[in-house]
Amino acid sequence: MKFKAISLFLVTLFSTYALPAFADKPEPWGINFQKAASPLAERIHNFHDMMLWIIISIALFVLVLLIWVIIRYNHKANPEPRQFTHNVLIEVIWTLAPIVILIFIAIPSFQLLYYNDRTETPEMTLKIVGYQWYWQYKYPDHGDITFDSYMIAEKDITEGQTRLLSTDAQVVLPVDTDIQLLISAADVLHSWTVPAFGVKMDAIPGRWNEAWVRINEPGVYYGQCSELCGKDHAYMPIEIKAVSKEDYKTWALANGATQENFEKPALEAPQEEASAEAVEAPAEETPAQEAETQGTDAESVPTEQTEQTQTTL
Ligand SMILES: [Cu+2]
Repeated sequence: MKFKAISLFLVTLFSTYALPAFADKPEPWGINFQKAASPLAERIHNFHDMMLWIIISIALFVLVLLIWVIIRYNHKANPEPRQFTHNVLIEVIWTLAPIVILIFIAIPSFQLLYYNDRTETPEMTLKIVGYQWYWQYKYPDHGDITFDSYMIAEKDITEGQTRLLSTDAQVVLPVDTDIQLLISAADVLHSWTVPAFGVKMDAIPGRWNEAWVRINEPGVYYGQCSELCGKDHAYMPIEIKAVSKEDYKTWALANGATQENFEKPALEAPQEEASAEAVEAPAEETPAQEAETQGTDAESVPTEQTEQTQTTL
């Protein structure tokens, strides 16, 4: 058992992604990340891998230096130490080297931060509001489909459902679509987190926070509230069912969207040949942008639970 644990650790350490992912959802004794299901999660994993090698290299370098000093310069091996206290060359090196390493890390880090920030070309919007203790979802572009999503209690779990993660209403989303996520809360702080998407965004009452996702493949993805929000914090999971665009349209039409919703894109993607100025000043502001410019946008954040729409899958 111990050997197994150690070998598993070493395998993870030295071939982080050479092996197939251990889990697409949390599993007992699972280690490592869930399989990346979005371009953002892929980039986060790549950045993590890069950082891991830098950290290992630094740790090994310091370890070697320590061992060298302990062996070569202990009292027995070196009874008469030299008395100098300064060395210009070595001081310049140990000042510059960390700076170079930090710059080397900062560049991809900032690239990732800005990539993570928002999508320039949202094709649809999903509004997410955290409540004690469930999530409410709204599809403003597609007939304002609105529903609450509660965890299925352990006693009601049926075959194929996952304890603590399955919900009574899955969030159906299309694959290969830039989805703008607008996240808020109506009572206390929550955090909408889906590891496979690389999305973890605080849900703050009185404010719309923005995130985005583009799901690579159909499947069911899970997440959980990641901000301590009260006694049932652990019991407000997120369950997303990613389907093809056609299946999504069928689902949306069956739940209140109209054909018209799908003919007119919610937001025009900026034209490639448009001038830089035009791209910089979009004609239309998303609610998140408005929230950003106004600081808070308390009025547009729902404070009451809205009507529950039936979802059939
Ligand atoms: Cu919560």
